[in-house]
Amino acid sequence: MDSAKTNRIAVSILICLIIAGTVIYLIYDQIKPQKESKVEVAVQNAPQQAQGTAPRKGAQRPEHPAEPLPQLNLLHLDGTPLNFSDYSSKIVLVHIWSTTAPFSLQDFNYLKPIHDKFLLDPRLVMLSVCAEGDAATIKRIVDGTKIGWLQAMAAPDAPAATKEFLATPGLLILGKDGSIIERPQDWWEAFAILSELLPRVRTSQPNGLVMDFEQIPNQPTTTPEALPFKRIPPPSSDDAASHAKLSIVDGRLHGQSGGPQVLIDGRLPMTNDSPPENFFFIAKSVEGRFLIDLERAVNIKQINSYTWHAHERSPQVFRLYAADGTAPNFNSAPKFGIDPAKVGWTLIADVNTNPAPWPRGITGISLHQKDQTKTIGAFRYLLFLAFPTETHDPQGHTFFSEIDMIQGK
Ligand SMILES: [Ca+2]
Repeated sequence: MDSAKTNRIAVSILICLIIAGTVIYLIYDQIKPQKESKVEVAVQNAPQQAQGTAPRKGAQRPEHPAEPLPQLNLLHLDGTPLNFSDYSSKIVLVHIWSTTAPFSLQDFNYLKPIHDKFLLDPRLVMLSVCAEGDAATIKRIVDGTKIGWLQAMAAPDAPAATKEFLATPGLLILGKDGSIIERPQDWWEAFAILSELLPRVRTSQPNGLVMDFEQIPNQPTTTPEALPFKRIPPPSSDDAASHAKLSIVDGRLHGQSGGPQVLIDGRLPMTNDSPPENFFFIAKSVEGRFLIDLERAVNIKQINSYTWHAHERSPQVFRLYAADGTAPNFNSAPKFGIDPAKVGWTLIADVNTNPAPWPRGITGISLHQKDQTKTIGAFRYLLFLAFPTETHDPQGHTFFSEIDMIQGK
């Protein structure tokens, strides 16, 4: 073999090795655990946690002394006196508003998701107080915008201290002793503070359902049905939800979220930080509601939900209602502020997988009856109320990767 030919062969082998190395690197780069990226999809000026570290435990707020609540002369809308002592031992979110301050009226809409989030939490009372004492006007506004929490107004003969207290619309948080412990600047800050003051309490699932949780290490997801889950089933591409109709009932999707179809395509994302292959709501929002319509009543045996994210979008935080649609007052798309249980829906589960193991891997939950020969029930509609997994930055909505409805017999 002449030396020119040998050189050509050597160069060819070298080029092949370089190409093979590049391909292997690119494949590895796609599937490796991306510990260094916090996802976090482009919301400018959003505070970011330190990269690659476990999450912080709550917001850092300046310490300040509690202020005493002045003696107030307030009335319920039926004219009976409102006594703050009735709410001692509770945290009270007070919203002061006025018919002459439009932004304080706007707050009603921003507070609805906070009310929804804490709807089942007896530790919180929400109270809106109108600076004016016109019960008929207040009732008209409250009924018109479907406000579900406590309302009060100034008594007609209220002393100057009450009028002074109500002169500045805004938000206050009262501690269990009735003193003013926080003056949140806006609804998001109020939500973050309340989330810290009222940490999650583990409760059993409604209707005796069992929730299994499992996390497996980061790995290729090209064949989701072969993922090595042991406590829960792997994702399915052929379940009762695979051809369901999906819609957003209220809230806004994040600009980088995939469409709702990613929830039922039978696939998981290709990496642990792949926004378009997940479904998630916009930053700095307290709630998002979405609907799965199976288009027929299905006797559901298991409801399984999967997420894959390196950081704070891994835990699953949502409340789930189901309906067959036959209730006379059934509302198939209840917006923020409407309690689904009052418009034909049944509470199925209150899911919060925090604290999730660290480091994060591919996670899933399975909801089912303890006796797995029994089914959860026959339902056509499933309504998900999604809430942030954390509040120390605004980027906390769960990356929902796949939701399966497994039919029973
Ligand atoms: Ca999917």
